[in-house]
Amino acid sequence: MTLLTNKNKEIIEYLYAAERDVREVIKVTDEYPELTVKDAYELQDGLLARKLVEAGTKTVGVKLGLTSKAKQVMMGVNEAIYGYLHNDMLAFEWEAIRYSELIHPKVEPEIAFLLGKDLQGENITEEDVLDATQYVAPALEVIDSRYKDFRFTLVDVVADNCSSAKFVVGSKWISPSTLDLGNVGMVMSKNGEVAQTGSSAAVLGHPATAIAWAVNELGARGKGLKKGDIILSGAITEAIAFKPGDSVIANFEGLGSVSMYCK
Ligand code: OOG
Repeated sequence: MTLLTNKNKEIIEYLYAAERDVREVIKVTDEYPELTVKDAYELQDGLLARKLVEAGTKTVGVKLGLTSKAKQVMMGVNEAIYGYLHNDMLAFEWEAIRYSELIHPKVEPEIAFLLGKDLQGENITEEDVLDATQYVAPALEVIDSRYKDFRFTLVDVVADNCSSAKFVVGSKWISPSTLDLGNVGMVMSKNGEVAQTGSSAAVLGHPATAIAWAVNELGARGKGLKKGDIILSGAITEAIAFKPGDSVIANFEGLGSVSMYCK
């Protein structure tokens, strides 16, 4: 365990309070431009620990972000990011997402992986990921950056647990060996109109490649994933904004659909 400096404690408190009080804040790098990506992951860990103590949350897995070239170009970066999923982020298809609990949410389509084995290492491959995966399912991730106007640098977004807020997983989980996960077509509609279309190939060529990258990054920091962990492998398309009254459904070829509504 690393000891937190006063500066880190202050930043963690700042981000924790923004999420708890459902308000946007000025990005951290405006005040601390010297922060590195490595510092940002330490802040993310600190934020997680703060939530464990304060809100009693548990981690249920990890999520990947900025895995598509389009999103990396948009952000001017060439690396993906990862953050933690907590039990209180899990939302259900039959339960509305409450707009009042979020700042300026957006939703994006992803493939969820459920691990049937522990997965840790620094040379993990796409094959290792598929071997450790018991099931895959369609998912919608709700992201809600705590930063003003959803604008941030790589350091800011990592410290903010990669904008994580909620996620919904479809009820049908299937074995990963029953389809080509490297090219799953997806159509996401909002209120019955097509909003985004894409393929899982957009996720670093194959979602399991993206996961292998994250596992190796975690491995370099002495961390790993456990049997039963859920992994959201990264957005297939750009995220879309939603408001109360909106419903969103994503249909994945061979995987089925997942939906959410907001009130
Ligand atoms: C960062 C997180 C994006 C993804 O899958 O690309 C993300 C953001 O755009 O707020 O989760």
